[in-house]
Amino acid sequence: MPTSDTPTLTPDLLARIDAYWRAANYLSVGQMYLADNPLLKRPLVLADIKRMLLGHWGTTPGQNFIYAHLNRVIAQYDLDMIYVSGPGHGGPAVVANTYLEGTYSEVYPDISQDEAGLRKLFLQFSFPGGIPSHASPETPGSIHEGGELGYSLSHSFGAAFDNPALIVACVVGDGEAETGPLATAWHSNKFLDPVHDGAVLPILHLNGYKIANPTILARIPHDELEQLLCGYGWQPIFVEGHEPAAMHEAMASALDAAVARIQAIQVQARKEGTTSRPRWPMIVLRSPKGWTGPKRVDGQQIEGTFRSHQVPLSDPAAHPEHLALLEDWLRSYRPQELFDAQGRLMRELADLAPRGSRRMGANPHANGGLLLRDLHLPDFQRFAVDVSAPGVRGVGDTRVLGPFLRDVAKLNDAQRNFRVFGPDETISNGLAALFETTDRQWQAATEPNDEFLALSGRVVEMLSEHQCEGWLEGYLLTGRHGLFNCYEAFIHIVDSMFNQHAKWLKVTARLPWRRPIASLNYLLASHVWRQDHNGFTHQDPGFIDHVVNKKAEVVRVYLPPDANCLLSVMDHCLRSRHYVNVVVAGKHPAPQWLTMEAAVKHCAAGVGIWPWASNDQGGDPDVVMACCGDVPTLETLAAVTILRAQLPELKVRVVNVVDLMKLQPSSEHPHGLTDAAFDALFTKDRPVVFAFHAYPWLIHRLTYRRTNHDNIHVRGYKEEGTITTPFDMTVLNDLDRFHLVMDVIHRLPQTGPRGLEVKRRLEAKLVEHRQYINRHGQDMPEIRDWAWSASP
Ligand SMILES: Cc1ncc(C[n+]2csc(CCOP(=O)(O)OP(=O)(O)O)c2C)c(N)n1
Repeated sequence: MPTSDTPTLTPDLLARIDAYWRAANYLSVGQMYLADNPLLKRPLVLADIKRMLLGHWGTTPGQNFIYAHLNRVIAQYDLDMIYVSGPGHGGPAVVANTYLEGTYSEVYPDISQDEAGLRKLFLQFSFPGGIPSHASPETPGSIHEGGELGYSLSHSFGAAFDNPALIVACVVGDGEAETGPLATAWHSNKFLDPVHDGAVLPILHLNGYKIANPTILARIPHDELEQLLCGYGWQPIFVEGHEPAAMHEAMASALDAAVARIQAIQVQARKEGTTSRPRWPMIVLRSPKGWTGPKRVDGQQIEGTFRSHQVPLSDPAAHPEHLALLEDWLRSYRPQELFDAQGRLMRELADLAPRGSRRMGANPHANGGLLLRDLHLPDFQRFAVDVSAPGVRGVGDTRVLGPFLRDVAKLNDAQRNFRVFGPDETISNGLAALFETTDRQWQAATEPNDEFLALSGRVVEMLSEHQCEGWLEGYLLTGRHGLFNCYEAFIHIVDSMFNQHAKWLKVTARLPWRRPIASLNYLLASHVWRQDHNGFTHQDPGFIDHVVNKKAEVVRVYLPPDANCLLSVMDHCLRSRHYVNVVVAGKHPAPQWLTMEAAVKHCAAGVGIWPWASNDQGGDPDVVMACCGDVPTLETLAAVTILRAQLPELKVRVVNVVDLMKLQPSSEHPHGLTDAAFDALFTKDRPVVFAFHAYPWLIHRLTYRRTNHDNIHVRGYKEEGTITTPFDMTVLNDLDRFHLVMDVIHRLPQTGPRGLEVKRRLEAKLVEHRQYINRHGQDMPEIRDWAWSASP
């Protein structure tokens, strides 16, 4: 605990901060328990108590303590600060404090600053039709719900990037600190540029317990914890104890030291040109869990134990003796000293809160859409691949996208609101062109052979998908734009983080005071069909199955078949708002199908017939060959050339899908085709052989209500893979051109004996393929050299 001869707080200020803390604690307990009698103007009776008692007390008094002290330093040093509640289950604390500072009533005038407002504030908490129990999107000042633990620090760093004046105060639960994402997030300090970025002030809340267990960090020796945090590059300041007056003074002096240190680091970097990696301060607050709550209940210790985690006192209807305990607890905060007879916070306490948008509940950074500025986007058509005829060989679709992203980075360099995050794969994913204009931001040491590392840069790479996701989310939530590029298989690591972000978007879309933010864009390159060199572990296209579980109004999935389509799709994604866009694209040289003009039209429609590949013009097709994804499109077109040559009388229609959500009924997804439009493409009764990028089941899931669903036969990844040739990957999963043609023959009895003969020859081809690759270690020349030709 820092000591100094002159106390940081005058006795009067200390007393007022203590009273403010008591007020927040009182409001927190009120939210958990009271349906009426909010000012305790009369003795508590059973009818004053809510019937369902919900909420988390244990973390709440500590967070109230932190918030009150942050208010002091904000006001004293005129800080631009937001509050991230890692243990977001301490929702009552954040709600109480935003109410005390006045922002809550400004956003929700019905929750007024008087007795009637207090009653509603209490009643609505964790109540049907009211507000959730966490630091939910409904809470002013929150960018982090904290329902799923682990992401507070990464969100905070994302918020601090490119916000040089901002300090993000981030409360980290000591339980939360055990999660993988949080444990590695301490390293974020190797990526924060003290010149152009703001600061993150972690406050490790060492209240000792989780739900039913002690926490690891609270049960290792003090010096081991200190070494751990120092080892992560932090300069920890310890505030430890339980006696309020001493703790107020210790916290105030710790915060003064932390703010001074942050400002000194920034001056050194910004004015004096210091370039060495700074040791940013952090605070370790060791205080009792459930501090100031009931000490013992039913003969058991509560305060300072895991038993204080949720509601320490049970429903007095079942435990009548708890009613008096609750009243004692509430009265211990001396509400009559805190609120006047009308229920307003006493003026001398209200004066402690910062003013206007300096209040953490009103800081615009925590409602990022307010600050969102459009990106300057180059004309994506300038980056087009020249497609003189369908099938010309490309260089790799993401390699065409690279220069477009490079120019996005360049054009927005001055307004510093676009970043690309990735776990060490930006080059591998074909986006190396970015490094023609920017670098990877990196504050740790560099060596002569390093590439593209700099103190400041638009690309941020750490081998932690969790950090990339969390940083990007924090960056977007505070009003900026970005992209996460990742191997397709490993994006699953953030399945759960995506869930939480999608939930946040869904809820905030319905809150009129929350402004829309930029979409979260995933570019999944290095996909399943071209991970032949890495093998089975790297082959998993299931992220999109997961994504489509979420609300249709939030999720979009694109599988551009070639580079021009990828450019068109990415331009659209970077302009869009409040979505999660998933774009799956290849990085290896592959045929190009559409001119830029055709690509723009095709992507705008999202799905369409490719007339140049079809021969059913003016009539009904015998079969629809549908494809979605770059490799399935290639195999489909190769299958069409075989059909044209071997069974020329067949009328084949080729339908390509870019926008996966087109397949869902229009009643289910805003992009969905009407049934009439779907039938016009896929027919009402003809076989559809559908070659799909990912797991086949997804297509059935999306189309099961369509007229022709019974005739849709999907080929996709069926969990067959290994290190093999690119074409063999498709063969192993029956997605190759030979299987597709055999499928058509199987579905069309009218192909008769000639069809059977073709089928036999293709079966022989598959044997030949296997023998060839086993002997030569590469695909047969006719596969490698295959090129689209419209005429057989
Ligand atoms: C990822 C995740 N796992 C489990 C839980 C369930 N859970 C809710 S609170 C909690 C304990 C949290 O302890 P800590 O972070 O120390 O918070 P505090 O003690 O301040 O309440 C757990 C395990 C969760 N919310 N998120």
